[in-house]
Amino acid sequence: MRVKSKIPVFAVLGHPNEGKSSVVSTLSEDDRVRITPVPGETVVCHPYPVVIDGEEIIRFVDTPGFQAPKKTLAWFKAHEETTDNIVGLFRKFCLRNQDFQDEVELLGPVEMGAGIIYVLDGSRPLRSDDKAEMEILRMTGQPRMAVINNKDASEGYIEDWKKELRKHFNVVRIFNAHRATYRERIDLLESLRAIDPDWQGPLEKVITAFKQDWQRRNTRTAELILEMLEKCIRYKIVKKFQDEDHLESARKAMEADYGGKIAGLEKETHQRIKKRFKHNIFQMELPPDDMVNQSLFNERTWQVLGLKPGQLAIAAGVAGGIMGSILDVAAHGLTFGIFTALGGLAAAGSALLGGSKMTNLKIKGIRIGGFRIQTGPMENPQFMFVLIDRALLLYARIINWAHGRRGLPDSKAEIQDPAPIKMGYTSLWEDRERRACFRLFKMIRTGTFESGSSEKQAFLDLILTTLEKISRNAYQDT
Ligand SMILES: Nc1nc2c(ncn2[C@@H]2O[C@H](COP(=O)(O)OP(=O)(O)OP(=O)(O)O)[C@@H](O)[C@H]2O)c(=O)[nH]1
Ligand SMILES: [Mg+2]
Repeated sequence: MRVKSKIPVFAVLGHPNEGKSSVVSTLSEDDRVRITPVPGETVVCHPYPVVIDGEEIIRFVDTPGFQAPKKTLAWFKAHEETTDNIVGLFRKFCLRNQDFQDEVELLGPVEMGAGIIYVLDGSRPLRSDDKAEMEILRMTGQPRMAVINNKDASEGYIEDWKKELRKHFNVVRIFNAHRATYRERIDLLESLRAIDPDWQGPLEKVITAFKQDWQRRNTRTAELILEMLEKCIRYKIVKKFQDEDHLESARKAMEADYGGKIAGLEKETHQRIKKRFKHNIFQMELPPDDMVNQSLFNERTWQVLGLKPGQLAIAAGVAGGIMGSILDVAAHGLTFGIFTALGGLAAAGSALLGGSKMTNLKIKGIRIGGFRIQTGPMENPQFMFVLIDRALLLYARIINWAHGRRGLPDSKAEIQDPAPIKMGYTSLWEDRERRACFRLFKMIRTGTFESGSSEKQAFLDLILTTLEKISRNAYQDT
């Protein structure tokens, strides 16, 4: 019955509402797959290809759940002697039989030669319908694997399931559609290799392509983080004013604009990183107390991120005061100080008044005058580390956010925090690495940064190493 497809194709089969569509979504990293709590949501088969570099390399097919497994099994048993293609015969003769509507549909991909991934919720006890389903799948003769998707974390029935499953499936694995990480996806593909020698070669290719693709995503994420830093570090707003009447309100408005722009740049970068990892549901829900959910300029953000152990948030770096503006009296070009939360315009007020007398001066024959307020570029180094830490935290969240998961878990225990560290990831960098970052930030600010420089490469490598550690779960015990 085997029909060879150029690429491996797997039909994901099982009882209604066990998480088939969720497994398809997680395996194919496709968040368009429809998942609902209503049993019988999926009514027709739908293929979800995995495309890497414009080429389809593997395909998972979502299917409706079994509705009449015992009857179908009885039909199979009654006809198995007459054919060596029981699935083909069943689909041909039962095509218009209402009793077998779902079974005819769900066995379509199997008739076309698809391998089988049987999904079951191992947190409930085994029933006679399940045994009938397993027996039907065994009788198809197709290579098959069983995937235990424990919906709630209870494991009381696992051993019963495993014992029964081993009778019918070449490989049995635990794979949770909500919690599976990238690594567990690769592991699952690796075990699929074992279900049929003919698929070893093609699946080897798929695994290599997955790994290379992951590497590329990480490399691109590191570049996106650097691009964000470059834009944020260089960003400044400069405005000129003829008189001093509204300077204070102008300064406040400019700082608000500046903050808004930086927050916007950060958000844009976060969206682009999410897109790299195929998370198109951008309103991915995070717990409200999550550091990525906090506003960039929130006081708590600055007390936790961007710091070395033992280091306190720089006073000026704490919420509200980080955007120091510089006020110049254009006539003589003097800088009257950086206004921060500590002082603000009031502290420099006298200098300002003194300065105002010098407006409308003629210098070198050119009549210039008035005031100039400049907000940015940001000189506070903690600021860059906060931006980096938040991007790394976001990365930790998204790579551990299985595509099949569509909302917050019911309980905290259901999903382990992928970023259990108390401070930001950059706090774990060595002093030497942080110093190299300082140098890089300064080069960017002063315009001496070159795109082919060794500093740039060193920074990208540092980010890449951190991303790889996060995806290996290397920080779990930190
Ligand atoms: N908590 C939890 N819920 C899950 C898990 N897997 C699936 N679910 C939920 O179970 C419900 C059914 O999931 P689906 O993936 O739609 O199940 P299905 O087997 O495709 O269902 P039908 O298409 O109706 O046959 C949804 O509400 C899912 O969010 C899991 O691992 N943990
Ligand atoms: Mg479904």
